[in-house]
Order: sequence, then C-alpha cells, then structure tokens
Amino acid sequence: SNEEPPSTDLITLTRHVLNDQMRLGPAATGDLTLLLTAIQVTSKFIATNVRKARLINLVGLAGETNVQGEDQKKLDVLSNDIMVNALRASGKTAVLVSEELEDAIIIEEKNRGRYCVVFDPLDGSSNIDAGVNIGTIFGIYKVDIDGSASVQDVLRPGSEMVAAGYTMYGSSANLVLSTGQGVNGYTLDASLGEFILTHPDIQIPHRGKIYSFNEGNAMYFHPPVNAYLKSIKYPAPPKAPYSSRYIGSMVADVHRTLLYGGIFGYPDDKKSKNGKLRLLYEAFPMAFLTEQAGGIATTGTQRILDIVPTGIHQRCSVFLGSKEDVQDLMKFYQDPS
Ligand code: AHM
Ligand code: MG
Repeated sequence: SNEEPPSTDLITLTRHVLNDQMRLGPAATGDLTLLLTAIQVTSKFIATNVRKARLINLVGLAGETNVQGEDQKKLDVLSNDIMVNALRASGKTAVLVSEELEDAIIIEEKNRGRYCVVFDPLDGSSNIDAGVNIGTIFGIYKVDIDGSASVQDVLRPGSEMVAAGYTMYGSSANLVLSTGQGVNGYTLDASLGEFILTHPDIQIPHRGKIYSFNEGNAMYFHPPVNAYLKSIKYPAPPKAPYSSRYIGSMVADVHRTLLYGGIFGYPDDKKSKNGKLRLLYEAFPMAFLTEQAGGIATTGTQRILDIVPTGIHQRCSVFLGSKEDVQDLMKFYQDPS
C-alpha cells in the first residue's frame, strides 16, 4: 500500500525541551526541563478530568443524575489543586500565583527552587458546561538570588519571563510553549501519554482575515476600537471584510490566532476600566508567545510585555495577533480621526 510506515522517532516535549536546554551548554542545570515536565504532567491530569467531567455532564443531561453545575464548577478548583501540588512537589518553584488564589504562595524553604510560576489553571470557565475548548495558561520567571522569595519576584515585566505557554483542552490536548527561542506546539497522544511535537516553530502570518472580539461590548468600547472594527467590516473596495470568530476562551481564540493569523482583542472600555483579562497569567504569557511567533501584543498604546505589574491580579487591555493587523489597530489609537 501507499501508507507511510509509522514514525519510530517521535519528538516528545521532554526530548525537545531537553535539547533546547542542552544548547545552553554547561550553564543549564536541567531545572527548567524538570519544571516543564511537572507542568506537562498537570496538563495531562487536567485533560483527563476535563474529559471525565464532560462525560458526567452528558450523563447528567440524559437525566441519570443531576451533577451538572456543581461538579463542573469544581473543575477550576481541582485544576488549581493539581497544579499547586505538582509545582510545589517539583522542588523547582519559589513563588506561585494562581487565578484561583487571592494570595501568592511562597514555597516553604525545604521545597524551594529558583522558578516562579504564574497560571490560570482552567481559563474560559463560561465554556465548561457546553463542552467548548478551555485551557491552562502559564508563565515562568526565574529568581536571581537563591534563598529568599517574595511576591516581588513576580511583579516584573512579562519580557523577563523565561518561558510561557498554554494547554488547550479540545478534541485533543494541545500544549504550546516558548522558552524564548520561538514557539512550538505539541499534541497529546493519549495512547502514549506523551505530548508529541506536531507544530514546530509556529509563525503567525503577517496578516490574517479574522477578527476576534466580544462585540457585544461595542457600546462600551472606546472610539479607536469601534473605528478600527468599522474599518475591517466595511473596507474600501476591492478589499474584502474580515471574518468574525469569537469562542470566549482566550486559549482557543489565541491558539487560532497563532495558527491562522488575524487579531484577538479584549480592550478596556467604559465599563471595564482596565479590561477583563489578567496581566500576569493571561496577558503576559499570551503576549510572550505572540511575540515569539512574530506577532504583536499591545494594550493599544503600550507593548504588553513592558508593563510593570503592581498587583498579582491586575487586569489589562489586550490586542494581539498578526503584525500588520495589530499595527492597523494601533494607528487608530495614534490618530483617532
Ligand atoms: P475566566 O478567567 O473567568 O474564564 O475569564 C477569562 C475569559 C477568557 O478566556 C476570555 O477571553 C474572556 O474571559 C471572555 O470574556 P467574555 O465572556 O466577556 O467575552
Ligand atoms: Mg481566566
């Protein structure tokens, strides 16, 4: 037959990250590799729970038991606990910040390592009950000095992150990661229990054909945003208008944007003065990945990765995606006419 024989040389996430680290020479301790190994295990665990919860939910819909709602909501908390436990046990972390926890966790000295992880354990919670894609987002900082650890270690600009990524729980689990040398995508092979390199060196197209905003907020949007949206919906002929795609799960909307190009936006507006998305564990990791893939991530007037956070849960305006599309948007902020 013409069928290709199955590959006998799979590139797993661990193998790929290890190679990356070995390129750094003897300076590399392997700590980041071990930390990323811990994170990929949490993604597998969360993926399993998401799948189970969906089944329980469907059984609930069929009238067998009514576990809908309650059990589903617990999924965010469960995912948070999975991550906190694994990151602490890895011995590689110093400070943890989770969307689910009001305060940062300072890891006790005996388990302390040199990395800080900021994360949203299960983002897109409004989509859980409908079985729509949701995801985990994470960013990693390194602490300079051994020993001490405080919340100050994560109140640093996103440009200082050493790695960032997300896992999307959809028809398959996809982990997208950057350690500052480009962006790679891995797909979980459920039978092997391994993330396999399926999307090497992701590059955002310079221009896309899709815009992704919650336009239900248009009456609150500031004039530059509405003027930009009008420009792509009613372009001067012969240009074609853009397509609209909005899932309402940042991970899924950003994933599509990285692969297909276009622009994703969640701006600050008259109602949400600072926007909705969280700077540390939503905007920063996604901005890091976007830039690493050759795109732009801005608040409209400022590079997102340059922002110096003052609080761990602070919010920020977000536009990210294809270089030319985001540049078009920024022009409306510079010249609002
Ligand atoms: P969450 O952390 O409560 O899930 O909220 C974050 C989510 C993002 O995934 C998504 O981009 C955004 O909220 C969607 O918000 P909206 O429903 O207002 O469009
Ligand atoms: Mg979130």
